[in-house]
Amino acid sequence: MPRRRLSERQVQRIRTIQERRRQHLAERAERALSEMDAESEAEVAEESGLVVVRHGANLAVEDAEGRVVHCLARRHIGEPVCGDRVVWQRSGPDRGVVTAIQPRETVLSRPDYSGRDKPLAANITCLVILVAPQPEPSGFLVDQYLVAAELMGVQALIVANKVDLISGEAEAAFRARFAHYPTIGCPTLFTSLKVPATLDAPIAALRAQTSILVGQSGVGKSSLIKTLLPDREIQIGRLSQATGLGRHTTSAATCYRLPCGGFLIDSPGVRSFRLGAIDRAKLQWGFRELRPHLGRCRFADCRHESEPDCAVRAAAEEGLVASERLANFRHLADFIAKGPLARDND
Ligand SMILES: Nc1nc2c(ncn2[C@@H]2O[C@H](COP(=O)(O)OP(=O)(O)OP(=O)(O)O)[C@@H](O)[C@H]2O)c(=O)[nH]1
Ligand SMILES: [Mg+2]
Ligand SMILES: [Zn+2]
Repeated sequence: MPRRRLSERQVQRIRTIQERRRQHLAERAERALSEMDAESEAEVAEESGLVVVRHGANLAVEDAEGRVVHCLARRHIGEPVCGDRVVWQRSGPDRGVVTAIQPRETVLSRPDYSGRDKPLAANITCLVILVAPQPEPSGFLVDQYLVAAELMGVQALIVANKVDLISGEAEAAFRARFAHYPTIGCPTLFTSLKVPATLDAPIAALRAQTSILVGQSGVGKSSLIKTLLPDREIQIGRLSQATGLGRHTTSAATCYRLPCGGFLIDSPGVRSFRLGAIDRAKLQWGFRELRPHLGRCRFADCRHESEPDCAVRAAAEEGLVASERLANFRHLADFIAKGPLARDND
C-alpha cells in the first residue's frame, strides 16, 4: 500500500496524542506510588517498555518486569527501533500495541536507498566500533562512525579484536594503525576472545552503558556478546518464545542485558556506513582534533587542500592531526560536495 503523506495538521494531532500518552504513563506512575490503587491499575492499561528488536512491523518489547511481549506499533507514531523506550497497551497474552515512542536521547541512523535518514538504534550512550586483522580494517569506516558518535554526543570506543591471529611485525603494524585514536578521545582496546584477560577492559567500559557494537561482518560482534553474556541463548530463547523474533539475531539490531548492568546491542555487519545528510561544517565538527585549527586558515572557506596558509594542513605537518584522518576528512567532504552519496549494496 503506498504510504499516505500526512498533512501538517495530522502530524500535529499525532504529536498531541503521543504527548497525551506519555503524560498518561507519567500520571499513572505517580498514582501508583501515591495510592497503589488496584482499581486505577485496571482502568489505565498503558505500560512502559523497551524495544529489544524490530523485524519490519514486528517488535519485541520488554516490559517493566523483564517479560517479552510481541507488539505492533500504532500507525503514524513513527518507527520504533531497538533501544526505544515506548508506551504500550496489552492486547492479549504476550501481545500488545505500542502507542507512543518516548523522546529519544540519542539516535544512530544512516540514510536508506532514497537518501532519507533511517534510525538503527535509539538511546545509546556508547558506540563500540569493532575491527579485526581479518576482514581488512577500514579507517574510512571507523572515521565515519567516529563522526556519527561526535554528532550524537556519545563516547566512542574501538575494540580491535582477534589479536590472537597475528604476531610479530603484523601485530605491530595492526596496533600502529590505531595508535592515533586514543589521542583524539577514542580509547582502543585490543582483545582476543581466546584470551579472557583481554576482555577486562571492555567489560569495565561497557558497565552501565547502552552500547551498540558496529563494524564489518565477521569482526566478532556476536561472538563478543556470546562471551560477555553467558545467558545470551536464554535471552534469545525468551525472545523467540514470546515473539518468534529471536531466530534471526544477526539480521537486525538486538538489545541484550549485561550482567554487570547496562545494555549491549548487537548489529548486523556492514560493508560501508554512510553518514546522513550533514553539511561541511558539521563534518568538520565531527573530526574533533580539527576544531582548535578551524577559523585559522587564511581563507574562511578553506578546504584544507592546497590553499596557502592552511592551519589544518600545518597542524597535520606538525603531527597534531593524523594524515589518515585528514585524508578521510577530505574524502568525506568530497562526498558531501557531490550531493547524496552513491547507492551501495550492503
Ligand atoms: N581467532 C579468533 N576468532 C574470533 C575471535 N572473535 C570472533 N572470532 C571468529 O570470527 C568469526 C565471525 O564472528 P561473528 O561474531 O559472527 O562476527 P560478527 O561481527 O557478528 O559478524 P556479522 O554478524 O556478520 O556482522 C567467528 O567464526 C568467530 O568464532 C577472536 O578473538 N579470535
Ligand atoms: Mg553478528
Ligand atoms: Zn585550511
